[in-house]
Order: sequence, then structure tokens, then C-alpha cells
Amino acid sequence: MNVAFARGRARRRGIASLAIAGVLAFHAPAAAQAQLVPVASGLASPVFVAGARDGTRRLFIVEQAGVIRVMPIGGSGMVTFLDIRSKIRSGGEQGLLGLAFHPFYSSNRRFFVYYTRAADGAIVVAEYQASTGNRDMADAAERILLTIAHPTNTNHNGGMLAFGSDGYLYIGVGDGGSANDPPNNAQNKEVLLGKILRLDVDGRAGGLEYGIPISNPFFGAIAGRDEIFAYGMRNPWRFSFDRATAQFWVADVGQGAREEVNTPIVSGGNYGWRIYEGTACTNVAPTLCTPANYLFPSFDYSHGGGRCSITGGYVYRGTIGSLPTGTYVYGDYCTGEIFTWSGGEQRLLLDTTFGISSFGEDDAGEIYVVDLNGSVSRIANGGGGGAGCQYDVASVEFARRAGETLTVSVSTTAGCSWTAMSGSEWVSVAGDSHSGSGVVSVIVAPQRGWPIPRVGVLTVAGKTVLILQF
Ligand SMILES: [Ca+2]
Repeated sequence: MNVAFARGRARRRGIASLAIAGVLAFHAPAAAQAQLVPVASGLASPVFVAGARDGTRRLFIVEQAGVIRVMPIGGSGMVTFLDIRSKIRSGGEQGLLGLAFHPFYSSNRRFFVYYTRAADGAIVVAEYQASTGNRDMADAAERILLTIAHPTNTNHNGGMLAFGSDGYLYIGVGDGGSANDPPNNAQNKEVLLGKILRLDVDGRAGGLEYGIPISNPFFGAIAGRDEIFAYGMRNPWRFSFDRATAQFWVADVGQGAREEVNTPIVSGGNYGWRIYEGTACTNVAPTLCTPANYLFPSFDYSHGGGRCSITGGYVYRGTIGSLPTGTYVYGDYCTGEIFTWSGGEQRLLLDTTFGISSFGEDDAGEIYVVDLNGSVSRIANGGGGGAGCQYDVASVEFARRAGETLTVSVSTTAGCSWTAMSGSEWVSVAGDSHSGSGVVSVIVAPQRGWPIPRVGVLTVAGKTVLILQF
């Protein structure tokens, strides 16, 4: 997790939030405000949310103590998907920290978790499987893939798991804790702490419970552990892959001064810790501060205004215009601020009271923010209608020859207005002006005479909908 979880909220900035604009590198919010739509509350220390990309649009919420809950979008009745509390040491930065669904989860039901082990705090990456008989429940059987000793400190466990577009599992591992990485783990390619790892969960080789991609940068005879993909990380608590471009974004929590985002993450890249924090030489080993030997953040921010710990997020690729497409969303745990990175600028999107433990994406690419204090909210367009609104509408509807009433659904943000109009005399619509998501009734007249299929046209929320009658 990050240093902030242990610090609690004592450094929260309160009324100092008025001083944000202009003081630091952040630019003023864009005119079109975002809003938060609560989707779940009453949770026990939630630390992650995700969809399974299985087409069901269910949300899975990870609670730190060792429970995964599942809820359908727009529904209630959240149920326990997995409960492994007995295996886990939880509290501070420890617990059940990460969850990733296999790219073929819809057919193989396999998923992976990252936790700190009850007995000794070791990092464990393990595989589970959803039940064949109940998709809202996981089987108890566990297969442990990887264990990393983490005996000295309770902080900097990392905790992120995600599959890349290459089908491999990427794992964010912290540097082992304390401050300034005393054992120099992050720069040591012979240990797995302070790294991004990449494993093949579908293979097994060399007596291991996983395979190692031969394209890993230190594979085989090349010096360094074969599992390592990139190094020089302090606590890469949250990272993501852009679902449109596959670009890899890692937010690395800083020590005492800088919070950084690195993208793209390149194979074999050295991202600097503990030699550099952000772009600054830490002076832990000043003779090593040769910039050419390291990769530096794409952007970072300082600890001014009470900020202290970055929580990495996602690039928005949803279809309903909640944010401008291609915007990267992230936040600061200590201040509750949610930021965007777009066009080379960091902007404040929302200032919340949340302890932002994570962001997450659902199957449709909508982005959620997780509040460690017990809730999950979706980031939505602030509305206002017209500009900035996007609409999701079916393109084709099928009508029977005898005539019938169809419904066409429109998905958009609250406050976004739209109309429905018919362009065919045998198709009529009931009501023509709407706001927010909704449905419109489409009355299709019976077809008389010789049964030749015909095509009618509707315009709904600016989109053409074809009515095929046969
Ligand atoms: Ca090697």
C-alpha cells in the first residue's frame, strides 16, 4: 500500500484546499466538472475494485482483511465471492491488496490475488477459481504461485496485479520497507523487492508454479532474477494498462518529497529508487546520481498542501463521456484529491474527503474510486447537457411482421439531454425529449401485403437506429 496508510489522516489539509490553484504545478479544474456517483458503501477497508472483463459488468470489491465481494452494476445484494481472512495479516499497509482476472476468465474462471501472509507477512501471489455452479462464489482451493519474504518491515508491500495485453501477469512489489530502502533492494536485480515482475501464469518451468517469458529482460544467463520486468521501484502500489493502447502506467509512492508517475514502463528499465526520488537525487548514494543511468518520471508532484502518497489510476476509455477520452486519472491518499493528466498538464478534478486507496475499471471502461473508509464511487460527467455528453445507443432493433412495441435504451450521464425522432412513417416514438439515461418506446406498425423485410430509421440521441421488420 503506501506510507500514508500508517500515518492515517493527520496530515489532511482541511481548509488549506483553498490554496491549491497556482501554488503548485496543478492547473485549475476544467470548466466541465466531474461528479462522484456512489455505488457501494458500508464496506470494511476496501482497497480495490475491478470488473472481470467477462461481459457481466459485475464489480468485484477487495476488502483489506481478506474478503472479495461481488455486486452487479446497478444492483444491490452484494455477496461474498471469496473469504481468505484466515490466511492474511491485515492492517497498515498489509492485507489482501490485489486482484487480477485471467484474460480468459469468462471461460476458465481463474483469478489471482496478492496478499501478505498471516504467519510472517510474506508476500503471496496465489490463484483461485470461480465455482462452476455459482459465478458469484469462488472455490476455496488455492494454488500459490509466488512467495516473497518480507520479514523486516510492515510497509512497502506493493500489491498490484494486472494482466498486460501480452497475456502475462505483471506484479508490483515494494522495496521491503523502512525508509530510503536500507538494504538497497530496489537497485538489486538479484532480489524481487522494489520491482515490477512479469510471469506467465499458464506455464510452469524450472520447478516453479509459473513460467517466465523468455522476453523478460534478465532471462536466463543475463544477470538478474528472471522474473523482473523493471526495477528501481519504491512502492508501486497501483498501476494500469491503457485498454486502448496497452500503455503501461505505474504510480510509485515517494519517500518524503515527490510522488511520481512513470509511463510507458519499458522492459529492463531502471526507474531510479533509491538513488533518485522523482527527479531529485536522494543523496543516499550521491556518487550514483548520474541521470543517464536512470529513467525519470513522466510527471510528479511535491508534498505541498498535505499531499503525501500517490494512488495510481487509469486512462479513461469508457463510452459515455465521463471524462475526456485518453485522460489518466490518479489521486493522493492524504488529501483525497483526484487529479487528471492530459495534454501534458496535471489538473485537479475533484477534492474529496476520501482516503483514496485505489481506482478501478469496470468492463465498460468506467472508472471508480475506492475510499478506504468504506465506499466505492463511479467518476461521472458533471452533466449540464449538450457539450461533453456522450450517448450509448443500440444500432439495430428487430421487429416482427405482425407489429410490436420495442424499447431503445440510451445510456448517458445525468443531465445530458437527448431526443428521439422517427424517419419512417410506419415507425413512431412515444415522447421525444429526455434527460439522462432512459428508454424510449418505439411502436412498429404491422406490415401489410406481401411479406418483404423492410428497414426503418430512427434518430435517438443523435445516433441512427435501424429497425428491421421481417
Ligand atoms: Ca537471469
